[in-house]
Amino acid sequence: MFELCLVTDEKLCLGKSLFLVVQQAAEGGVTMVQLREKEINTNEFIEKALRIKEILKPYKIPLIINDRVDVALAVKADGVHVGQNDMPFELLRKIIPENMIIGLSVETIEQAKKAESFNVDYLGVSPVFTTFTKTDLSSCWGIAGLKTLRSLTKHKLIAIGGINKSNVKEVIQAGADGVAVVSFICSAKEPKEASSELLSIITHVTQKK
Ligand code: TZP
Ligand code: MG
Repeated sequence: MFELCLVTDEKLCLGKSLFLVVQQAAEGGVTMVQLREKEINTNEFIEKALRIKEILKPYKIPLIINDRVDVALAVKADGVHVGQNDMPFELLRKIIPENMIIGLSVETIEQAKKAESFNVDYLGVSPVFTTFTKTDLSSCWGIAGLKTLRSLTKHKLIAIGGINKSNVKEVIQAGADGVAVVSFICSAKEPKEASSELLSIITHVTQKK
């Protein structure tokens, strides 16, 4: 489920509709979709989430909502992803159903250590490499940082930030259970091919681990 997550950003979809990109990414084999919306109102967010949920249903691909716990609950999403400045994990676990997935981004070793006692489903390793997609991030984990993180946490790791087909192999080899990407899929001419290319590299490396 955690191998290849599409994180959405309509602005990066090169004029295509986000729904089309999600549909094509699903055909290409993404194993999770995170709906990440920063600039739309609640009503639009819910409408989008419901439509994407319908698109993903036949593929049994889980839908994760970024940050907005209320939206995740309202649309009965499969999970919610929070960052360090969003709802604190301990509170989040109390208010969402037990079977809902929770992902938590970690940007430092201290945050990862703190998360060790959390019943979190995965940690987002953010960012592994520099990226133009999210600019409010200070430093990158890099491959060395990812390896360190792998050695100190029991949690599943999803790496994010600057991941593409040239570096995904080393990211998985360094210990990530999966990767999350925005631009490599959203801005691809063929999101289906981009997704299946990434997935086949990930599957290949995972089998050798
Ligand atoms: N969180 C950390 S990096 C990032 C997010 C949402 C953006 C990753 O985008 P891209 O285009 O895959 O580098
Ligand atoms: Mg957030």
